[in-house]
Amino acid sequence: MNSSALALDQAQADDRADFQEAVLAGLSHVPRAIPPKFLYDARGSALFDAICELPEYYLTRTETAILQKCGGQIAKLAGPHCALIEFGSGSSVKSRLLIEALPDPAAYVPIDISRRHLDATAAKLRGDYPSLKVEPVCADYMALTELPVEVSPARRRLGFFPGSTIGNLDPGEAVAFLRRTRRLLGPGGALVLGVDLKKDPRRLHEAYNDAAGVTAQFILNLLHRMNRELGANFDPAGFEHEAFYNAAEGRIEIYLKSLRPQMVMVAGRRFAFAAGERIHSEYSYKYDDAGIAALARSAGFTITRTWTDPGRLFAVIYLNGMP
Ligand code: AVJ
Repeated sequence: MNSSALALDQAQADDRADFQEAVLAGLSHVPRAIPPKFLYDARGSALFDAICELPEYYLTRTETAILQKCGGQIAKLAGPHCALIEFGSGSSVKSRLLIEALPDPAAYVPIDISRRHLDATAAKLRGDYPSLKVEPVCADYMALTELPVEVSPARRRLGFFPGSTIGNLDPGEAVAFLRRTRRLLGPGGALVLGVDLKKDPRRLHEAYNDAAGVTAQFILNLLHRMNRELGANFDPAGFEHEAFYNAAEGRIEIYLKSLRPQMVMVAGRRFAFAAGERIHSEYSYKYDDAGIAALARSAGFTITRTWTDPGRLFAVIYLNGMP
């Protein structure tokens, strides 16, 4: 085996150890909760891509349409020779819109926890944009305070955090993340942020309870992942996906709910579930203009511009960091 294959094996072993530690801690915690980043193994990422195509899941197509329209204006605000830095890049579909709009970008820096996703995406981008410097960073962007030194110098760092991924964070965590990001982007830095907006609760409910049941599969995949990777013995038919809008908190809440009393082994430890007992899977916070303004202000950003779709479902915001 060559050294890069060994490095990949080691990375996989580390991922598994992180997953196990988080699962055992999360299942021991009251109430039970497993962080949403663990939804994205290979199968979970494919299911999430399928969610983005669902008729009920308006977020992805609405944000893409906004970016297609405002790309030129973003490019004008950002100017030439930016390093575009994407937090949680996945397959980098939306970043292509910015890469193509920006005048002569200095580099594209996708940050992602999945080594395999990152390498595959970087290879494709290098093929499609031969003159673009692609400098992937394999890291959990929630834990990142600085970029590795090998990132090339640029006139400005332009951060990109699309998809309303910020909605996974509670408001306190969101402010902490934005503050850290503002420092990471440095003097002259700016951030393009995608945020899902508050709207008719029925519309929100449907986006997380699709008729085809893909969202349920996506959330239930976490049980399959624990079975595969941690030798757990969850019966996926013994749980259901539960998602609802909590208007008071302004968030969708998603859980795995036990349908009956049951005992489950995970990594050699035994966990008892009562009928109706839940494992929290994720929050998806929704914002209005005032909420976005408060978030930006608390993090030390100023809002330069906001773009929305005609139905005001989603917002793309250009934030200026340090002068
Ligand atoms: C990737 C966090 C933006 O909250 O809409 C979609 C995740 N979960 N359907 C979202 C998700 C269930 C998604 N984010």
